[in-house]
Amino acid sequence: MKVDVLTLFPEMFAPVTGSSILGRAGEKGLLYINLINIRDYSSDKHSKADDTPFGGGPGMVMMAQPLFDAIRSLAAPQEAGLDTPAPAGRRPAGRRMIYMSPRGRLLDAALIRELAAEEELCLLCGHYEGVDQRVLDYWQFEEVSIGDYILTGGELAAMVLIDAVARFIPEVLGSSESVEDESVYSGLLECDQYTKPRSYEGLTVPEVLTSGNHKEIALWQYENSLALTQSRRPDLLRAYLEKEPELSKAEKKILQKVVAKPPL
Ligand code: 4FL
Repeated sequence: MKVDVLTLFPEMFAPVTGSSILGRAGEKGLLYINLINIRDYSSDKHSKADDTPFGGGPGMVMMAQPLFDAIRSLAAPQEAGLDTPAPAGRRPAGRRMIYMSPRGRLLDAALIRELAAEEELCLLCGHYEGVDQRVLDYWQFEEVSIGDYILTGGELAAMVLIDAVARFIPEVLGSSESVEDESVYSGLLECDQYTKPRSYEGLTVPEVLTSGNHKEIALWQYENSLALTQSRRPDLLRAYLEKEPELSKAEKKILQKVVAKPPL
């Protein structure tokens, strides 16, 4: 997968591109992060990339010109000219364009899965008060939010998206780590975890986990996940119950027991 990132601060991505898992994915050719410094495309002699908003108000707005030129440099040549609009149903830049923005669709497991299936993505990181709307309209940007809060810029949000999406690319994770087993992806929160020693200053590990009885352990973990999900994320539990998960007889019994209990 190739991810083009349009940013005013490409150096902010170094910890992500150099991290152990994503760095390895880059070296193996599984993930290519193409950092594009928007300023490099400014036609202004001082490389200006932002200006004051029409209509007044605080802050600065990222200008259309540097962004249009940066995006044109990515787009397929036949789609790159403004005089030849993209054919109906075709993406103007030939790929999904994503503007990291608190106005957008909330990033969740479903969206991450969807994006991981793409060959190429382009992420735009905003700063200041935002981006000239003509950029978002013309290039058909989708807006994606990582939560209801404002950051100092879209870069951290883009890194969150890249990290979460990369884990779905086959071979990015080691064989011992499976994406599908995990909490939100199965629909339930992850169960409690323990490691050695069995007793630490008198604090003990639930006995079943050290019993060696794999069936009993799996059932304890299932019950623990269900109970946690019910008390912390009743919204997730409702969605899980609606999806009619494939369950064994023993699991169904546990599900009935947990659901019958009022939440903690
Ligand atoms: C982007 C916040 C996505 C949450 C400032 C600029 C943001 C953000 N999700 N804050 N972009």
